[in-house]
Amino acid sequence: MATSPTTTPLRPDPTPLRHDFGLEELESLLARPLLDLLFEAQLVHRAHFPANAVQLSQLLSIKTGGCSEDCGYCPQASRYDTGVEREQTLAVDEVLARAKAAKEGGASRFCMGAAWRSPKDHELQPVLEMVKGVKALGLEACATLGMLSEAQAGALKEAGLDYYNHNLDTSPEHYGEIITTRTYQDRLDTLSHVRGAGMHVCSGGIVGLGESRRDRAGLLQALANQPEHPESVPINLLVKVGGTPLAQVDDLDPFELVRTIAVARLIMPKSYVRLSAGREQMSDELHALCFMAGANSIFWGAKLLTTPNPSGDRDQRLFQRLGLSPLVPGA
Ligand code: SAM
Ligand code: DTB
Ligand code: SF4
Repeated sequence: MATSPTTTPLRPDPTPLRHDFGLEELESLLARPLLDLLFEAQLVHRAHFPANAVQLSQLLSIKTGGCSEDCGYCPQASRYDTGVEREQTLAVDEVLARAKAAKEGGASRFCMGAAWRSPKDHELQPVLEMVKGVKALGLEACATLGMLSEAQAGALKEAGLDYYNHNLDTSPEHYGEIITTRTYQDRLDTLSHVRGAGMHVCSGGIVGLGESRRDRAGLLQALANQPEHPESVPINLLVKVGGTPLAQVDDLDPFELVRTIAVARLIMPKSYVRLSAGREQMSDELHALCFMAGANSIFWGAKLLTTPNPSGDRDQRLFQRLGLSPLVPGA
């Protein structure tokens, strides 16, 4: 008699991904002794990624300033007097010249950001051309343009976009303290349109907004308990910009950033965890702790969207000091 095919995998995945984290569970993970967290996070990191390699994404603001939203951290909101002027959308050729330079400078992903609440369909057209051009250069393409409809997500996928960035920013409980012009659910809806269109999701948040540790647990819970983990999880440290409501918020203990990264690594083991905004002020030693905690991606290049980021020279020296090399996905 023929045997029926087995449904049990020969080598079951030793770390099935979870989507059912409890808030207390994550809060107590965040509170673990720091060295335990670093050790556990390194083990998980090394089980899924090369140990000493960091992925490099380069950002470009393709439409700066004049945004209608009230995100309390953001220098591009028109209602805050931050010195960032409203600009027109950059020309496609200029964006592609910047993408080419990013590739030559060592980046593997090019991320285009626009200060929109959500793009109007006529505003999306040139972005579709940019995406096609970035892909033709052999780069991964990412965009962050605000809220998307299902149809807009489909059009971006069709143009070849690999990743869409849309952050949850903070916990559902703290969210109303930071943003009132769009809801948490609006953000989750955009993420589900991105996922539905078949793109990779890049979604994370900001620490140092004056939130509690429980809020950081709530952000991590909201990220990991989605039907699929975001493939890329940016953890930004607030860049305090004069004129924004959060300009005077107290500094966060930097070890809280390290803890947040470590727990992101533990609960989303297969995702890239990006040490994102805020690196300009960080020492090489704090960078090293963040990599130890499982961060394996950074923004590369001397500017984020409107604020400074470490220069390529400084980051090259950092990589040399730490024995790191650029990670090229799929290479
Ligand atoms: N306008 C689009 C949106 O909000 O979705 C895309 C661009 S917006 C600048 C992308 C993300 O950058 C925000 O969600 C936030 O997480 C991050 N960000 C903005 N300003 C920041 C700051 N001052 N410090 C740290 N992160 C910041
Ligand atoms: C993300 O999580 N951080 C980036 C990117 N995604 C778009 C943006 C950081 C912006 C920092 C403030 C500025 O330069 O305007
Ligand atoms: Fe506008 Fe995005 Fe800044 Fe919010 S974060 S004010 S939506 S550019």
